[in-house]
Amino acid sequence: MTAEYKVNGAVAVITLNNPPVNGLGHATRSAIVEGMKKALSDNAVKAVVITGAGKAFSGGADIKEFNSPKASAEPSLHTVINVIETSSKPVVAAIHSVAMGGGLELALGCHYRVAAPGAQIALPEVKLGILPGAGGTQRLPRVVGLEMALNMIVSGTPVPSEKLAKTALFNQLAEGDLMEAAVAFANKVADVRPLPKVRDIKIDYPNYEGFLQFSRNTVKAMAGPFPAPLKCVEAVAAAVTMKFDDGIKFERDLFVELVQTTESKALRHAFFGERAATKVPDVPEDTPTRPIKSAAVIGAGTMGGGIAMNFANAGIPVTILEMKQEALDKGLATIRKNYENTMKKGKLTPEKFEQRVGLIKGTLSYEEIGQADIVIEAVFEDIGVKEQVFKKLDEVMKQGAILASNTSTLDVDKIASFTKRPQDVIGLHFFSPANVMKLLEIVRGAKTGKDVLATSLQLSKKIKKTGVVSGVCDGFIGNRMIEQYSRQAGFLLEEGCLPEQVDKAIEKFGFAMGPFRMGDLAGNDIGWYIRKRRYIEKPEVTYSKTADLLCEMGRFGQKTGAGWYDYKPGDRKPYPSQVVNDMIIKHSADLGIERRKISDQEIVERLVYALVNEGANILEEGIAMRASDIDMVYLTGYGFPLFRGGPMFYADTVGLQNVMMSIEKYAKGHQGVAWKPAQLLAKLAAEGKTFN
Ligand code: T1G
Repeated sequence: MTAEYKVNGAVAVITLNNPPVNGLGHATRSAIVEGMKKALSDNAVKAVVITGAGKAFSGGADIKEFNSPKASAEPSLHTVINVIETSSKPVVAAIHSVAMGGGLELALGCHYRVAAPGAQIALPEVKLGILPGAGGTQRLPRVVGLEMALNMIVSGTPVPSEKLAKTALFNQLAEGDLMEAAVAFANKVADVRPLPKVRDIKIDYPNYEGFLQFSRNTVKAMAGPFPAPLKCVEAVAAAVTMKFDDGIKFERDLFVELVQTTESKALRHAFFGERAATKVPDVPEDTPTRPIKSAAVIGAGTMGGGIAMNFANAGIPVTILEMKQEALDKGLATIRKNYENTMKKGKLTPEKFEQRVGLIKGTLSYEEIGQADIVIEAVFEDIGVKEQVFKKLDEVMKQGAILASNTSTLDVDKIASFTKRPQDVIGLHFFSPANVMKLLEIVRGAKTGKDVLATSLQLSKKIKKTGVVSGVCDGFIGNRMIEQYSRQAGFLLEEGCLPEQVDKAIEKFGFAMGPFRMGDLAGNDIGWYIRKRRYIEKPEVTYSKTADLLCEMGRFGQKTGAGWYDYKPGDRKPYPSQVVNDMIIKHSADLGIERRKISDQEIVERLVYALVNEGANILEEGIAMRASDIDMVYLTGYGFPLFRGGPMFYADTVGLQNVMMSIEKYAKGHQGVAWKPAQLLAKLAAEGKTFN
């Protein structure tokens, strides 16, 4: 049953019961209508209370039903709300915990609303690329006012119920037992007529044209590639410019338009993708986890410092270990500076500043970290150094401590073999800056214990990261794919492009930063070091030499004041470099390649399909558990445009047959050997299927 019906004296209580968040799926909507029919036909019932069981009043429409017949099957949410609003008996919403989206719209259709303090009130549809589609844009402005409603709908940000206590949204804020208060309120209003309807409230906002025009301009500037925010403004505008029923129809039309857009499907894909990533088929959700009450980090460099901040931000005391006092002092000073900058921006209160800095300690002695529940090493990316560190950790760490490596490419199984407790070893690959980037690749070794993996997934949520599980391979998921992307970027330079053209093309596609600007930011020497290793380990894998020539010129990027681009002191803006462009053109000549004009479309296809093809290999090998995991890696760690849903989702929208045709074309071109189609991609394309 997805809603229970019980009569309490003269009050019928309908309790939504569709775990986990009382999503208003078809069955739930039907149960509400059934409950209302019972209440209206029972003469002993004078009033109705609607509430939600468990952790939400209602989290809104069931997003899982979208783009399926169930979503609009009668009784639609509109019908349910209409049954409530036209009821001959008063209906009171008893709101607690979460009232979002369609859940709030349901409450707005009620005649009265009683809320518990601390309930999260929101119309977050815009975050899914849509807008409130069951009257929210027409009713909310009538109870909280035009400005508050517009802000809530365009931002999708939840507002605690107590902040709305003085508005007409709530008739009462119940300090004690919510249901007691709601039933008492229902008895009190049982005979009050006429029944108050939100739809009948007039919006009083004299110069609404000016406000709406200002809103349009502001929202247009911030919406980027997403159509929903501006449509939200138009829908709310209808609340003041149209009759109620016309406004409802207008809102409905906009909703239907938006729910079909690729941008909305991409956002919904990311919403579910983030949640799916925490599910590991052979690690049940109730797997016991190890308590993480303290942490240690080995290395106070950029990564170590950033990693430590994540723990302090989550209220977990953390000790950073360095070999030399000077390095330790420098690392702690950098952390303090980071927090000071955040505080100066008003994003951290002085109290929080003191609390977080107070949670981070430094030490030069391994003995002092032995009792930590987890230790993460963030030392130099060299297997020899990792071996020394893990042998030492194996000696000093208490039994049951989790031993994690922040390695970005090295073999976690090999690292585990340096210890006598491989079951306690796991990869926790943070992305720089570690205290900012949401992605955390959780690298599961062959012997990693299931409880260690479950604990790491739980920890990723606690430190507000998007945890994605990866198997062990060179580069895991993200870096293994970016390797192919970078190879294509280099080949494009040999064939006719210059760095600026490649960066501009892929940034126009939506990437935060193109490959050459990224290289200059991260340091071109990092890739140089890895390629030198690869030339020995995998001589069959070819690369453009342009990146090596650049490093031989000492142009490592911003940190050396010059990279693919020139930089002016104190200015991070990249300027095309004549020296570098001459080097590239000369290199093409040395290779006997006649440079040609290359379209932006080819640039984008070769960079993005290189990701897709390698992603298909990763999926086929089981390194990633699902395509949406790969998408989450790229959306949260590599600046892939959110409105395109991630490389695998994007390939699905292009059509895998089209991706295959392009790959087959490029396989006939320069360095075509790099374009060996992944078997899974070829298979799915041939079968007309998709990754997701
Ligand atoms: N539909 C379907 N499943 C949902 C859901 C929803 N609305 N909300 C959450 N879930 C699932 C989620 O996938 C996860 O599933 C589980 O619930 C717990 O979620 C007409 C059309 C409510 C604040 O956008 O913001 O109404 O992984 O881990 O941290 O105008 O979920 O366990 O299988 O996030 O406690 C508008 C989206 C819909 C709210 C709870 N509503 N949800 O957070 O749990 S559109 C939203 C949230 C709409 C109307 C329109 C959060 C939460 P699984 P969780 P949480």
